[in-house]
Amino acid sequence: MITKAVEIFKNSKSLFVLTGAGISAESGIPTFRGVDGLWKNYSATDLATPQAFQKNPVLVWEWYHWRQGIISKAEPNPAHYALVALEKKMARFLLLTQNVDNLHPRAGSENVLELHGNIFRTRCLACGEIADYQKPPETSSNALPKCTCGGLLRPDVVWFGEAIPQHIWQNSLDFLSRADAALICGTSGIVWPAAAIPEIAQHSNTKTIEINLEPTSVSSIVDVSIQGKAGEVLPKIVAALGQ
Ligand code: BV8
Ligand code: ZN
Repeated sequence: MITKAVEIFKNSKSLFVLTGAGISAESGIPTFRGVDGLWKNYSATDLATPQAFQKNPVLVWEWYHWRQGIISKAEPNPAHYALVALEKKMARFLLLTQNVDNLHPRAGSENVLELHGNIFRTRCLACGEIADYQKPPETSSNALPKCTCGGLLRPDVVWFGEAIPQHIWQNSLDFLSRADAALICGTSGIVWPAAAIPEIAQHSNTKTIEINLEPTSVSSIVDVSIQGKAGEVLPKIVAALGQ
């Protein structure tokens, strides 16, 4: 299967990549639906919603601070670095990530679009200001982050039930419609509209390759479905593509 993927990449000038939580799993970051995805017995879909934040902003901020703590200690893994190498080999490359962990830019990927935002950015509910933010170590776990204007800050991420950034979605679809190949890596394909990408790719005659630990709902429709760890499979593909 890897040889088939390598053949497709060799004959591609423009590559679209979609990543999910699975590409950061080998950096020690819990995935959303894996066994380690729970926090205090809450699931992500309980907490990553405007209603949850409205009802209990302290609890939701506690969850994000916990995740910021894990992510800031994490390092990009070989899968992230393989995508940096792949980007250099392609004439045109776009990496659309569902992850909010900032690991792709940290690894050195350049053309990255964050479909669901970034956990190290906040947005002020009062004045709308977007700013970089990481919980200062000395603040107590239930302190609510405030803007310089006094307004309450929220994580600058897209919650369930919230619209994704239209310009990012539109740019992604434009690129995908002209891409020779699309790599779908480390996503369960459950969350919409990202889950629609493989189907959209098929319609625009784009070759599709999936890398995942286990079969997903798109494994039967992609051109190449590779089961394995992204941190092992992607470096093998990049090595086979050579200099
Ligand atoms: C929208 C940011 C409309 C926050 C995230 C019913 C009710 C309500 C809503 C809906 C509904 N049905 C559908 C919806 C829409 C909803 C949705 O899809 N819900 C799902 C649960 C069914 N979608 C939305 O609400 C979206 N917005 O539709 O808006 C709208 C339009 C106009 C106006 C108003 C509204 C917004 C969705 C964005 C949600 N935000 N994150 C935060 O992170 O805190 S989503 C969250 O899930 C993360 O971003 C994550 O990346 C993403 C997707 O999950 P995956 O990445 O796939 O991760 P998962 O754990 O599921 O899978 C990991 C995979 O990796 C597995 O397959 C595993 O096998 C594999 N893996 C593990 N290890 C490895 C590996 N693979 C390779 N190597 C390894 N080592
Ligand atoms: Zn403000």
